[in-house]
Amino acid sequence: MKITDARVIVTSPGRNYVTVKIETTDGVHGVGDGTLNGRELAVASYLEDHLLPLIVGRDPDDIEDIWQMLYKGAYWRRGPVTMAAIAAIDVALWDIKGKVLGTPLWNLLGGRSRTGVLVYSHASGRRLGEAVDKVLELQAQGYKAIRVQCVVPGIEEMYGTPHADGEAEDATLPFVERGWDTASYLRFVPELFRSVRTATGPELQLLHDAHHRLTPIEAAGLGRCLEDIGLFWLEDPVPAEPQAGYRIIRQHTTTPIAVGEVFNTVYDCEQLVREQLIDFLRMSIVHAGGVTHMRKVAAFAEIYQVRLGCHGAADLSPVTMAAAAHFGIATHNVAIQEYAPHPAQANEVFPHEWSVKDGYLTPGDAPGLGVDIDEHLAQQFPYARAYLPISRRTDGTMGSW
Ligand code: EZ4
Ligand code: CO
Repeated sequence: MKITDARVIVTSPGRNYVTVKIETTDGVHGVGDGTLNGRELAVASYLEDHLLPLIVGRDPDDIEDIWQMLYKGAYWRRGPVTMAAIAAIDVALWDIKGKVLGTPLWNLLGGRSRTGVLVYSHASGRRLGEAVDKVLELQAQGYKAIRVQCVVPGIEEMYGTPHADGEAEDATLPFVERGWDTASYLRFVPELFRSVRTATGPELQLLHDAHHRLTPIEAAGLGRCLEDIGLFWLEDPVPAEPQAGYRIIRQHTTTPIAVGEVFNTVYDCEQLVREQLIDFLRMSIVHAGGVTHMRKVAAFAEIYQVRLGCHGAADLSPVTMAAAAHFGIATHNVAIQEYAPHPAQANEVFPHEWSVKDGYLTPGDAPGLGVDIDEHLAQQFPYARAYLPISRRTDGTMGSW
């Protein structure tokens, strides 16, 4: 079997997605996601101009060899653009292998470790009461784990919450700056979670994303304040470039810590995992080199009792959710999967077998990934440039988003 054609499809059915489609001499094709929110065309060019010409003519069976060739052959290793591009090809090759062998991806990864992957959904509000109501609504729909974000009084527009006009937070054009005030946030979050916990009772798993906004000692204090809530995790309390910074948080609180949605190779989490400074790793198949690299990340983390809770915002396409469903079913130390529903048009452009029911994600029984791209429909949604925002603190200095 040989790869006969490989192309990139950039489409915007409600938001931008970058997809690779690989065709073979057997007539079987595979799809992979390479979406990097706000930097989509960099990945598209990396694929079109540099990687896809290298794989045409190769045997798609040899996934590991192709992965090594793409990773080492660049000379310039790692980075989000490179690793998303490699992931798109890698996932498409796993899809092809499953289809050729007539078996779902989970079966190629060692079979089932569980019957369904626990997911967490997002509840958010502009007021505390609205956030609590949203949590109760999702709990009634069967979700067993819910991430809660709420606008902090005094900060008008902020990460993970609806805007004043009701629209969900997202990448936009033009590029925007949002306000940020750490002191108000730190005062408000414990109050928010006390109200949520009182309303939900003890069993619901609650999560929160600090989105890289705090310093280690601020995060340590917040984690300590939230201990009686029993959070499932506090996510991205501080930016993780200095991995040793997590030691400070760890020394002060038993609130579980999750990090890693922006990581792209195992080297980004090596110290965090080896020193057991975190509890959950958020790396995703699309941003960390595909199934091939994420299998190694998971095996490494398992040795240190670090579990996976992969990133799954709506900017990770339904193709990545399919891969995450198979990976989550097969991989023993996957604890939970983030799930944010995609725009309705995206579900039409990417017809898929995976589904979320009663708070669990299952991949379906189709061979390979069980997801495809409707190329004709995709053409009706041209790429639309959009940027994630950035935050600016009350004193005027630039903050992290
Ligand atoms: O901000 O996917 O936990 N989820 C997140 C996401 C990220 C976006 C960035 O594109 O932090 O909402
Ligand atoms: Co996050």
